[in-house]
Amino acid sequence: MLELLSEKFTNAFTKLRKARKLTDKIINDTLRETRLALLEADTDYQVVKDFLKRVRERALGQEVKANLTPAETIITIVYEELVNILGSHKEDIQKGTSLFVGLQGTGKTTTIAKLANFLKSKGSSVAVASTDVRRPAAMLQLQRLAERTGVTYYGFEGVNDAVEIAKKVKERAEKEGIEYLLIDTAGRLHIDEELMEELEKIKGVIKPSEILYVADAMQGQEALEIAKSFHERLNLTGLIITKMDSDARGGLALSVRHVLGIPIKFIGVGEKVEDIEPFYPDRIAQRILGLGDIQTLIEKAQEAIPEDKAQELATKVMAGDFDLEDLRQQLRMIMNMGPLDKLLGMIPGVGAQLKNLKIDESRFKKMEAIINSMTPEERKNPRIINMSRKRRIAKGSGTSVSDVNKLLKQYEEMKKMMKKLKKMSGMPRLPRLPFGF
Ligand SMILES: Nc1nc2c(ncn2[C@@H]2O[C@H](COP(=O)(O)OP(=O)(O)OP(=O)(O)O)[C@@H](O)[C@H]2O)c(=O)[nH]1
Ligand SMILES: [Mg+2]
Repeated sequence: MLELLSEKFTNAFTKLRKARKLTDKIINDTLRETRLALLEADTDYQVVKDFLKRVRERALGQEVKANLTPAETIITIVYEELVNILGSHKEDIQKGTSLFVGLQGTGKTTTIAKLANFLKSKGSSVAVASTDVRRPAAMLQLQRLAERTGVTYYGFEGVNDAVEIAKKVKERAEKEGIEYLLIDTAGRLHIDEELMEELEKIKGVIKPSEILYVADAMQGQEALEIAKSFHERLNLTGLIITKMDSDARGGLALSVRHVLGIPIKFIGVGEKVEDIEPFYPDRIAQRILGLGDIQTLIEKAQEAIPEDKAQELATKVMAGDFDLEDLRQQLRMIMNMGPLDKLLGMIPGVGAQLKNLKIDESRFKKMEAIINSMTPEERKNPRIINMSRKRRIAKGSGTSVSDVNKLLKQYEEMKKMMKKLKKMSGMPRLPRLPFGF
């Protein structure tokens, strides 16, 4: 997700990272690169302009704090302004009825199923319903998805009027004390008057607490224009951006808040029902800047591994005594957590390089096999692994000495990276930094 943007930002900061002093020239060069990165990502022109203006004002007047490098100073400002543009904080879905609107194929139905599953897993009562009367298959799609996740589906066979259905499901949800009622609507290829009128009528009848526009990240600026039209007619309360797992350029996510003044509430990150995440502006900004998204990673890990193990590992990382036994445990957890490319994108520094990296899960298995062939002593203290031990380990794991060397080198690099991150989390004014938990 957002790899391209992240890569562009990383490049934009290359020169800056080498700078010893924060001169106007360095600031201007960096801002020019940043501008290109944002525009190439298909970010709204006005948003880019305003963003750069604020960063420039703050950067030019900025004294470099004693404990910060010029790069850290600028990146902190860029980070804070990015968070700002993205909406500054997470916004929840209001209880009550949510109406999902958007053009055809943007992911409304899938998103409703995902969100219902998400809310249900947090302990809320949820029901879903569809008003897509023109396409029986669309209703069936939602019903199937709901059944698969054990979410209540309200069907009204024989009722052929969208407004009538909306009214009936709302009454039923109220009677049954449902906390979240999610209502699907028909998508159209283009905005047309008939669709808008129908949506307005539904809105009038059910008085939803949320009207959520579902936008496809791949549509870029076009989605922004369409969202604008929907907003003018319906007064949207929020956005959900789907297909953020694609190679979409990210401009939509960066522009919406500023242009429409409404928050992004969730993002879709895959086709499966679990593939939805609340939209955290700070975490997204971290991903964009290549700082990774350790919070989300940790939450995923917590779902896959017991709390005490995660805690134990975190403590070790903080204390700087992360050994090969810990690495082995991490590898196992990671393999339990789901598709690796998604997870790796959340690790600091990895995101931007991901595009050129073909994720080969068998490599992780190989790494685990190598660690498995070590003695507990070797895992604890890798420095004792000499040539003859390496040969033994290679033989035991069916790999080569060069594979063992590679693993040891990776381990050393991870350790170094962790040390760096620890140092960075001492940085003032840069909240929620990786490993700052
Ligand atoms: N990769 C990916 N695919 C998604 C995501 N969300 C939805 N899709 C896919 O997009 C396609 C369209 O999704 P639907 O939920 O049927 O879209 P819709 O808006 O309900 O479409 P209509 O009812 O025809 O208007 C499906 O193939 C989904 O699997 C996402 O976050 N990531
Ligand atoms: Mg649909």
